[in-house]
Amino acid sequence: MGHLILSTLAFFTPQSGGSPNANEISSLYEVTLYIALVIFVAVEGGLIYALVKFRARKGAVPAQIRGNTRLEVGWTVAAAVILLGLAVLTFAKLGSIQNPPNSGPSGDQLAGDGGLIYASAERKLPPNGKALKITVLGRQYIWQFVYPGANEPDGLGAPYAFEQMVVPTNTTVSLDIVSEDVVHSWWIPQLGGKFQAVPGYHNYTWFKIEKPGVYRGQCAFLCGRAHARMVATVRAVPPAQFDAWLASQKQLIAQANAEAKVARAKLNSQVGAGQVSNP
Ligand SMILES: [Cu+2]
Repeated sequence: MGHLILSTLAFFTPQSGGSPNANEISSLYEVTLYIALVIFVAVEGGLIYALVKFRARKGAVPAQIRGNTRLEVGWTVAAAVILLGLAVLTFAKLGSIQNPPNSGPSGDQLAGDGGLIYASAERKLPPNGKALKITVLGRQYIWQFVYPGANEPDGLGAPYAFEQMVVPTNTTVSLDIVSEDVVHSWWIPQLGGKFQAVPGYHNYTWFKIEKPGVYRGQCAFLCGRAHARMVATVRAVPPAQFDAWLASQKQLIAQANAEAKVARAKLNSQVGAGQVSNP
């Protein structure tokens, strides 16, 4: 029975367990939910009790009550106290939801080195300023993730991935969320709140995953015909595995670019539309 109640409540509370900010959001939600549940049961219980106890009977004359000052002041003050308590709790927790912590000692040591981006009012970095910075690009209808590590001064050559973001565990990941076309919404429930990808604007959030695993999400803003297919996953792997993956991703992209260059040169060297062969 206890298990049933717990799993029912878990259904009504936000997903969490992936990142500290998601856990804080979930616990804040739970506190509010439990207080609301107690009030709900008390109010509905009182109502049902009164309905049954004072139901219409032959010859009964109801008591004529014209207000009760003490009772009315009582429930107004009690509601204000609950509201104030929830407000204080919310503001107390806001810091740990918005501000990322440092990476753990077993986190990725390459992450955040040589970063040129500074913390701002919008982009919050960990106290030591080090985080793995990933740009999240929303586009109809796929998410692209651009990693640091461009080898050209113009920023080209940075490794990237589509649909699945691979990240190292115990490492603070700072996301810069942008859009190439319409408004999208980045949301991996177990890793924190929703953030919109708005054209011409930057939104920032962060997460820090302890356990290796796959965390699923979905574009949370109707962005067009194939919006439902705009899925996203975050796969957390140990730092050494991440470094290897990033290096191989970079190499695969370089290889594909080299092949494309050859194919383009071949196309350009051919004359006459009829002679163009499919590279
Ligand atoms: Cu979308």
